[in-house]
Amino acid sequence: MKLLHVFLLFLCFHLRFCKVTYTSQEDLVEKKCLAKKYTHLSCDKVFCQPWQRCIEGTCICKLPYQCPKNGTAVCATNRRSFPTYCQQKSLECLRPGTKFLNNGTCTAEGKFSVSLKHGITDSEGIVEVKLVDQDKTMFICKSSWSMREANVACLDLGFQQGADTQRRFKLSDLSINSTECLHVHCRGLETSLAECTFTKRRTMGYQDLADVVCYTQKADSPMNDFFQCVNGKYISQMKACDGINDCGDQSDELCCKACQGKSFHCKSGVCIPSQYQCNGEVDCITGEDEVGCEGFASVAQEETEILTADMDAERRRIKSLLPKLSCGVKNRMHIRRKRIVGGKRAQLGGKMKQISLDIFKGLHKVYAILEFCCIILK
Ligand SMILES: [Ca+2]
Ligand SMILES: [Ca+2]
Repeated sequence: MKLLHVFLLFLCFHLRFCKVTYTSQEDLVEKKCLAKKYTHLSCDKVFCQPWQRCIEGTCICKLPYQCPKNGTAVCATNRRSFPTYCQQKSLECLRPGTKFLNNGTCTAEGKFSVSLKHGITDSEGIVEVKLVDQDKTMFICKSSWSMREANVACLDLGFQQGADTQRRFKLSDLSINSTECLHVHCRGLETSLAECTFTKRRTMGYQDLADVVCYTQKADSPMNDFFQCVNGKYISQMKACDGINDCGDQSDELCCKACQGKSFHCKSGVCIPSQYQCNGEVDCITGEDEVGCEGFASVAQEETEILTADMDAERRRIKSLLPKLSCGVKNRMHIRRKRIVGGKRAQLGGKMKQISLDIFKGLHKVYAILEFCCIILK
């Protein structure tokens, strides 16, 4: 009997322990907040893009003329030239389809493409790109590849939910003799890989190449311990509140009581990557990621050869040109309203007649006073 008690006690302890380790992961996420379905377009949580504006908690597209006028010309995939990046993005936001192609003027032969090679299906493979100014296609170095870039590449290829966080691409026996590859850096919310910055770094010898498996509905097999993104994608619960936008719509980083891994917790309940802390741009809507940054050393940049324009720097520049504060002002739509201050609500019917009579009597009294004054003055 005693042995049974000991066994039951051990079982209870084990179950409790298991529950604690399980809920500690879930405890990072605030359930009530999740019901509000916040995404990267929820301006109660995050800043809108410079080509959007915040109206009643949602980022909506600006009209191109509402963009700052300063900037350099950009070319879109339909070969149409725009005076600024902001104008191109605002039109893309209003009418999705045409995307950013290159910074500068449009050329007849300019073409950007991204494709997946050596995969069994169209949704997986090694990532190959053809840059606008380059003649040949090139692979991307694995060392520069993260979930941010993977989501953008998949979105560019038409997979709306971005990259799969669970499945890995397995290259068969095929060996690729490539001693050269491109480094790429995205912010994660671009709609085309062409908007990301490509650099060629001094490399020695063979490098592993970047691969991706894009998320498809077929891959939709929820795990035991999953987090469902607002866009419908399933990711591991372990990937919520780690500062990395695994969902693609940022919904795994917007309802966090605390953050894990290399991330910074904003008071608004948002987890941002730790490299966004003290980077000179306010990322938390409450601003604390740029507070107390004295003596915060910036990471030295490696020697690089930049092959495409830094459109993220251009985005930051446009953001800096926008009005900083608009407290208490909902939007720029001016609606004229006439108001009557004070008085009593008028009654219908016979009361109106009485009011008119009262006004007449009042005027009559004023006239009598004026006449009396005139007699005295004479
Ligand atoms: Ca995440
Ligand atoms: Ca920052």
